[in-house]
Amino acid sequence: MLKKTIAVLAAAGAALTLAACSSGSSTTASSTSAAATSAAATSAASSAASSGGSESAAPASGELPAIDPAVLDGAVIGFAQVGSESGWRSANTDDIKRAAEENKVDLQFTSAEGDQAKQIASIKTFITQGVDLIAFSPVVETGWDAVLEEAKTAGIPIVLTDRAVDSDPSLYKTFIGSDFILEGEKAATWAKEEFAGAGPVNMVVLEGTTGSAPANDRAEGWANILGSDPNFKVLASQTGDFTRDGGKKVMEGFLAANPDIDLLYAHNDDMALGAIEAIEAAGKVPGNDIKIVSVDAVKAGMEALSAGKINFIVECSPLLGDQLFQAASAVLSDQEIPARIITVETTFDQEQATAALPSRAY
Ligand code: GYE
Repeated sequence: MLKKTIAVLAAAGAALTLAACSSGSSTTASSTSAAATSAAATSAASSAASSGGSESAAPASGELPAIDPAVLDGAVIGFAQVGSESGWRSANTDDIKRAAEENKVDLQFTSAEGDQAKQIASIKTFITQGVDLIAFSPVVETGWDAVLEEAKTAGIPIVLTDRAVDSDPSLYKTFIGSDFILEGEKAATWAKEEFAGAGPVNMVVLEGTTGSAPANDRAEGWANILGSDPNFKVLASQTGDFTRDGGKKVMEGFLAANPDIDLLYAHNDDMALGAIEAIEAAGKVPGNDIKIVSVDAVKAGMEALSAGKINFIVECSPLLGDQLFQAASAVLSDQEIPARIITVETTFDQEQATAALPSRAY
């Protein structure tokens, strides 16, 4: 028992180190072997996590000082959310609102409904209002320089959560969120093992929102592992905009055009869930006739995995509220914080999903 605990701790430690070592920037590719090792390590950590442990915050690499309650009490913080496209997003919004309330923050919350222009407009409004700090999860990666410069000139610090931008890092204090490249690598590492020795694999891809960091990086991570493998043939790849409806509609088109699909890589659970509806309507068995790998591990996705309709899920934690306000507390009291806080995440197969579901927080 002790031995097992030590092994699991060692595996979790290895995963943490790997996550901490990778830059997480969208321009840096992680190595194949690191991803494979990390996938194995995190899956060991997952069995440990699933046997207990409540999930109130995403575990992360990178140190953030404890919150100073006096700093956050009454602080005015603007948060410009992406929208409400997925189960992940709802859980993320709930967690940020919960943490704001717990810390007595005066949270100004806006939702851009997936529209960058709208998100920029609400950041500009926060600047005009003179809020103490602005946090946001950018809809897409590019096009932020002007508004970030504007905030800097106004002396309002920026914290990025969840998604990255391609602007100069001097324009924001930190970026808190997952390593999406590593997530794509973990998904592909599973597929590589699952289809080892099989004939050509006909695959389709449901991409996330075009131009968003998770869509860009989950594609890049997959390509790092399987991009040059001639056995994996991409029949079609199209955006489903991270929504269930989008996943369903695009998958209907894929099925109509391609009678022989072996594998679906969905950039999130919601699109996989929509695709399952389309696959069943076409008289095929999801998880069996067509294998499915997705990213997020929200409850509905985990239920589908537990039921055998999805085959593997790479976790992406939406519980970023505590870290966001830890960062805000530090920034507002002029403390230095790491430029990048990487969420440490696991993976789930069917058995692990079944074990984790009863204590899953979102
Ligand atoms: O995977 C997806 C959501 O940015 C990590 O956005 C987030 C992604 C998440 O809509 O479900």
